[in-house]
Amino acid sequence: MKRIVTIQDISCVGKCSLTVALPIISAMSVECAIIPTAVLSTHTAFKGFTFRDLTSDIKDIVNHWKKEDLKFDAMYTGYLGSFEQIEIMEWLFDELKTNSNHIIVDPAMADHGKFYVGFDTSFAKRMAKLCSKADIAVPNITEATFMLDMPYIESGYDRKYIEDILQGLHKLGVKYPVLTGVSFDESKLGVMAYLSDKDEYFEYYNDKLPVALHGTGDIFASTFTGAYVNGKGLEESLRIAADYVCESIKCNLEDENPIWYGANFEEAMPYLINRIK
Ligand code: PXL
Repeated sequence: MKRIVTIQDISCVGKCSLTVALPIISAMSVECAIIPTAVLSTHTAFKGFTFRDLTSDIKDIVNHWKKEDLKFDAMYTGYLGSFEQIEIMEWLFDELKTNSNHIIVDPAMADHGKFYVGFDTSFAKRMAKLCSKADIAVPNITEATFMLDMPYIESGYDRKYIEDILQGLHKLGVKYPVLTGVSFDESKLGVMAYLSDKDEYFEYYNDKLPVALHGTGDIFASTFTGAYVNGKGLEESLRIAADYVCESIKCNLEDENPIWYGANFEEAMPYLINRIK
């Protein structure tokens, strides 16, 4: 059985970060070790959320694992709450690196042209440095342009804009940069990646759904990680992740009492399990 470690917060309510990564990666038959970076009562799109920082536990956890000689097939970071946590992730990557494991960074900090509460341009610059250590980074267009100091264009951009962003991420040091939320046609939404070893672009689209939900980037990154360590290959793992996000959103649309703060990945889970069999 494969084993990964994911490092991100617990938003007790919010359907994001660890409450998404843990069930999804486990459902994909991959052991999912976690390092919680903070505990929040909800994700930060709610008003008045509580926040308990767990930064000071991270190194102790990793040092214990090293004594136990625990190895991981991938290290996957998501939402990180401070510069110090990013610095610790760089240390963690060095500590837990093996000859064959993968580093996957989801620089979760912004969407739709805006930073999430608490983040700014200097944080994006620091996150770019963390991405430079990644085999695969999965920002959305907002996050990527903020990290690269490029203009954010919401719609109507051309292929060159996306290719320039992917090349920018590759120049940072990301081996396989991936960009989510790509849309050249109003009716389609998907993902583009730069396959640096082949010097080719990969793209994959689904029909655009009429809602945008919080946490879908986390569903995408978690599913991608689970599929990739299952040996599905980069391209197929991206397709599986994009399709599962769509299935999760469709389940919200079909729900009689849909929630606003996250996608219904739970009811879509049978689809995912069948898909990776
Ligand atoms: O989905 C990303 C995410 C993760 N964790 C926290 C968040 C968000 C997005 O807002 O607030 C705490």
